[in-house]
Amino acid sequence: MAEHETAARVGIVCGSRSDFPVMEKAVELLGRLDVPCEMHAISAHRAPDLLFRFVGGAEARGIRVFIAAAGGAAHLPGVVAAKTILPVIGVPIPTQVAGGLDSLLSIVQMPKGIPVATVAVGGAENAALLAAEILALSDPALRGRLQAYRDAQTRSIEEDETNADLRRAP
Ligand code: RP5
Repeated sequence: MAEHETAARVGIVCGSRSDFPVMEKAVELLGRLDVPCEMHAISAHRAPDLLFRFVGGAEARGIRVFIAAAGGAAHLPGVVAAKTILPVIGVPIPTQVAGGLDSLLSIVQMPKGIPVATVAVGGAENAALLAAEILALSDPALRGRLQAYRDAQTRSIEEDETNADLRRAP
């Protein structure tokens, strides 16, 4: 298989390896949707030059969407967004101090001109789905896989009678 066919299309970057347990849910979901991705730990504060090199070279390697996850003083998604015009999805990581509200506000309150699409605290799966939806705009096969995922999700709720057994409803 040619290299371009397996190159990562979603670049996941975390502020620390301690964020990996949350973000592995995004890796898993992207895998289920057959979307190649890569995940790195690159702190915006502790390794800014490495982060700039990663973001600067990503598009040429095939990345089309970034997911950036960080906790606390969570500047990573905004710094990634400052260095690219590819879409950036921010994931606030839950924290001990404020339950992730600190992370959420750090990521969502971006200045005009540099957007970050922010999902819920710990919202790794929605970040993955949003990244896939962006890619699906120009990938009909992925659009089909996303629709199948959505349909299966709906069916799993409708067919579980412990949720709502309408046969017994008045
Ligand atoms: C943030 O600080 C990271 O994104 C992580 O959520 C948090 C703690 O990092 P470590 O002290 O575990 O490296 O930059």
